[in-house]
Amino acid sequence: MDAKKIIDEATAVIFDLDGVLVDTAVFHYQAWKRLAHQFDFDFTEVENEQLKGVSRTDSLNLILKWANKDIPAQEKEQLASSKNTWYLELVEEMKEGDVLPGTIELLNYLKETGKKIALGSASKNAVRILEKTGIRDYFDAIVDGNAVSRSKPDPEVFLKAAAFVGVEPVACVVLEDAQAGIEAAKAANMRVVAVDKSRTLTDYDSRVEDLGEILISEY
Ligand code: B16
Ligand code: MG
Repeated sequence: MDAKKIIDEATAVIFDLDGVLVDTAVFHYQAWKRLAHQFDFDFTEVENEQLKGVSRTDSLNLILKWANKDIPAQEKEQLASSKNTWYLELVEEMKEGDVLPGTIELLNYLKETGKKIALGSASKNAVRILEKTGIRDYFDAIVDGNAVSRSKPDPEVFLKAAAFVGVEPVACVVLEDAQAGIEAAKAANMRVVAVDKSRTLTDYDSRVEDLGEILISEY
């Protein structure tokens, strides 16, 4: 089905952050790679793909599993904290307007057409990123990694976002770039538009290469 039609039919639009609005995946990759290097694990983009939409703690546990490393909980906290420090150094370089193609045009269109706009991200750094890139004020609700106890594919993050903007899940559409996020949206009984250039995702209602493709449609 056409992505613009799905959005026009919805009352609220819930955005994932990393990979949909901003290209921070590359920063996550660089920071995890630096960490993995410390214990001689060759972390590649193939593994990085599997961490998209996955929380920081769950990502670290996966990397330690792939590297066959068994370490105490306290040390894990230190590793996650180092990774986040390196990641934030990269985020600090971001400037206003550092968003993915079509982001501002779509956000303006949603405002003009009276949609509720929410964020549903696994990231605990979401607010900082929205502020750095200058798009925070578009959002009626922000639900991030600090506000949820269960990671995607659990629907908690999207259900909370819908509740905050006062819209029934069936009237919400989620824009996602990760399979875990698509599963979370479906479990929440929402429609989902996949933002997926590589054509690796499944089970969505519509797919676009980037947000810029959505408004071109005249369905
Ligand atoms: P942080 P999203 C996710 O963001 C990223 O895709 C994932 O790679 C990252 O591990 C997760 O946020 C947690 O991020 O370390 O900043 O709390 O795609 O759900 O917006
Ligand atoms: Mg994402």
